[in-house]
Amino acid sequence: MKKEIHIITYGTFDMFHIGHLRLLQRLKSLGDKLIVAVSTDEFNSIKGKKTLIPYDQRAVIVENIKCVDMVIPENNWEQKISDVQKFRVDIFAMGDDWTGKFDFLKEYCDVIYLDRTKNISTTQLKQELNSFLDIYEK
Ligand code: C2G
Repeated sequence: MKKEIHIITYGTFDMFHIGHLRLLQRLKSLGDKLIVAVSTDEFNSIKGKKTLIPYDQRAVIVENIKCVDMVIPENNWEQKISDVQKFRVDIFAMGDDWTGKFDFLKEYCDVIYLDRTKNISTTQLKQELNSFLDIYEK
């Protein structure tokens, strides 16, 4: 019986957009089970990241994406090794803005970094929304 291929990725997934979706879809195509660790609000403040959408809503959106099989909370930087072992992960993957940052996991599983989707980010969406409001909501 062939072992199921398990993939894991980590992220905030604030204001879920096509860049997030394309990453998750590509990750799912690499195996059988996609686990997504969504950063909690507390961890985001450790990351220095301000989010618009609270964790419980970000988590329920991600777990309802068709290609996602499981969502777990990302509470800290240190949980990745135990996550990889606990969920028998074969592939750890992130967008390439993180290239090299998690190579220490190569001892436990494959580590890959995929191209980010161009021309979209939560920061850009916030900026576009602000300029829209400046023009139309004056
Ligand atoms: N992403 C992408 N294309 C974009 C925007 C984001 O492929 N246009 C990817 C990022 O590279 C990342 C994932 O989507 O792999 C989630 O992005 P963020 O929510 O910004 O995640 P981040 O805050 O970088 O958290 O421990 C790791 C951190 O929790 C990663």
